[in-house]
Amino acid sequence: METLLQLKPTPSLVSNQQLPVVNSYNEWDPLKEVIVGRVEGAAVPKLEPALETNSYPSNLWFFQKYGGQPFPQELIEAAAKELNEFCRILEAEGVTVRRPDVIDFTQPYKTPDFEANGFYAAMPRDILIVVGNEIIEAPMAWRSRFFEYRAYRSLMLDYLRRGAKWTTAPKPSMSDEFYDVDFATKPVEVRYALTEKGHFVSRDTEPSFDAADIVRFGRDLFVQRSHVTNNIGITWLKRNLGDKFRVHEINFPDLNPMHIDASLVPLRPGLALINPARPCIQTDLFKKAGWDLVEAAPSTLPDNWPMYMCSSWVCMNILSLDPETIVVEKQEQPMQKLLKDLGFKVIPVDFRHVYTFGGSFHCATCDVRREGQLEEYGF
Ligand code: DAV
Repeated sequence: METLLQLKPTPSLVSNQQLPVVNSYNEWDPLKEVIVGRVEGAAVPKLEPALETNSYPSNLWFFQKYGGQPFPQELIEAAAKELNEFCRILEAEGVTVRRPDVIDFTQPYKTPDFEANGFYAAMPRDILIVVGNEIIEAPMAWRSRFFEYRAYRSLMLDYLRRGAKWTTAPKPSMSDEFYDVDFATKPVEVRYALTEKGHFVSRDTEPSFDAADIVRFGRDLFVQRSHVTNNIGITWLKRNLGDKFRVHEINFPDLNPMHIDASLVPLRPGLALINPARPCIQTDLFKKAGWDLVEAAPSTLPDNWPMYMCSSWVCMNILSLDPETIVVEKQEQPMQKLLKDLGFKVIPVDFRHVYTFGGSFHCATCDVRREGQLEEYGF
């Protein structure tokens, strides 16, 4: 039986690096330990207000046809193979790789407020964020993601026992009142016009955010209001992190915003990738801080590639192993060239079948431990 006395009160140090087990302040310091998502057990979510808003109208048939069922087996197998190979490459680079538990996400559930079945544990970035020695479980905003944290609980318990600060943000009830339930049913042009005016499918009745709407630059973190991250969620985040950090809200001309990591991706101190299709509104903030913003190269993905949950701009959703080394999708040659020209060593890895599940290397990971400490980068 575990007793409280066995829980260590202060962060334990990992012997070889003298780092707390959970330690990460930015997106580029040398990577030591990472959680890589998995697609085994993935279910196609049933249509619900937030999902319907976030998916493109041309994809609705997929959710109507398969909602509540396992993801098609051939998609799972192809993506699982790529994820396993990605893990092997990370381990060969000296990174400790952890995986979530396998859960059958087709299991239906019912809360006092709604009924749904689950989604997956493919994208740890959406649900987990490490800020210093604290690992935060995000509240999420899709009903199909309400219980996603269960796949990560054994990992969270392990990190807690080894000294991490583990925080779970309050989850919204996801009742009908939490959503503008009519939003998704409006024509796309009307939705886009509303989004431009700062109106989103999640309302501000209770806090919500996805961890992937936040990007870390040491003491400064940038967050976007999106369909899944609301204003009161950003307030919770600011207050939880306290004075040691500064959380800035930034925006992009993104008509379907959900997750910041195909819009702004820092590569090393002073250099970040931006998405030319949705340039950050607050570019000045970065320029004044001495940062160069480089436009990402478009994806080479064929138009008919199945993409149910995200855009092909996930070509810029890279994972930095350190300030000089970046994992990039194997067939994204223009992105590879751009990064090589900027002086990076590029590790090409096949990942197009993972794209189909809604993200690339940054989305499919959560860096638990990087070298380095809290620093400021000009902001
Ligand atoms: O641009 O489609 C990608 C990030 C998904 N987690 C986009 C968002």
